[in-house]
Amino acid sequence: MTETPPPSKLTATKRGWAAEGRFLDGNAPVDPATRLPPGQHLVKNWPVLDLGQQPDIAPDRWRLQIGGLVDRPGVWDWDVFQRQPRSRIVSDIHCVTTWSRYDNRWDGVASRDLLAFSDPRPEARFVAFESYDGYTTNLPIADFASEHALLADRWEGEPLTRDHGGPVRLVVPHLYFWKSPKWLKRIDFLADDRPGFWEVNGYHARGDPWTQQRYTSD
Ligand SMILES: Nc1nc2c(c(=O)[nH]1)N[C@H]1C(S)=C(S)[C@@H](COP(=O)(O)O)O[C@H]1N2
Ligand SMILES: [Mo]
Repeated sequence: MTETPPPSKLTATKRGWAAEGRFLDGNAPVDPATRLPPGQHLVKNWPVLDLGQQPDIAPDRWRLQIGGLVDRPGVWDWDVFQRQPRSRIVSDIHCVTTWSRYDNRWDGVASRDLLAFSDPRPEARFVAFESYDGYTTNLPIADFASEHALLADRWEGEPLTRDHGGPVRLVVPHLYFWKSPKWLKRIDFLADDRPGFWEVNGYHARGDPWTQQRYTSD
């Protein structure tokens, strides 16, 4: 495992994001009147949605590849993942199929800590994700850098179950849930956007629930 990058480079990177008005995120203090995005309804259960293949990846066989425009590309196994700084985040889920679920308690590794470790180069503006079921999706790097985004391995204190993307999924709570890949396998930092599975099948490039960025035409 490599060391934490020197603070100077990280600080410069973060300053760059701030200068571009990054770190947008929709999870500012919760106002009950606006907490539920337009066109959504609340559910108490947690629906399972995916392409129908639910890969069975035991933690000791799980690997996360990190590549593209980063100073520290590499492969994290379960031990490396568990040695990263841990974060706990409570957030709401908003699925483009109109269900929302409040107050999900996630544990895992904050995207910001992965960014600090991997040290993306200034020209990295997008992130592309690949999962063990073949699913792909993409984000602007500022959305990945949201302070509420994390690579989750636990939900409500228990290991994330296989049907919900265990051992590790991404959670980006301020965007529709298709932007939160389950069974995460690979993260690539890119200069140019690379639309994923739903993005090439008519879903919006960004997917902000509060402005109902559901489909490409929205
Ligand atoms: N690997 C993978 N991740 C995925 C999907 C998928 O098919 N495969 N579906 C996405 C969609 S459309 C949704 S709504 C959420 C559903 O997550 P859940 O089954 O835990 O509710 O996962 C997202 N992440
Ligand atoms: Mo979805």
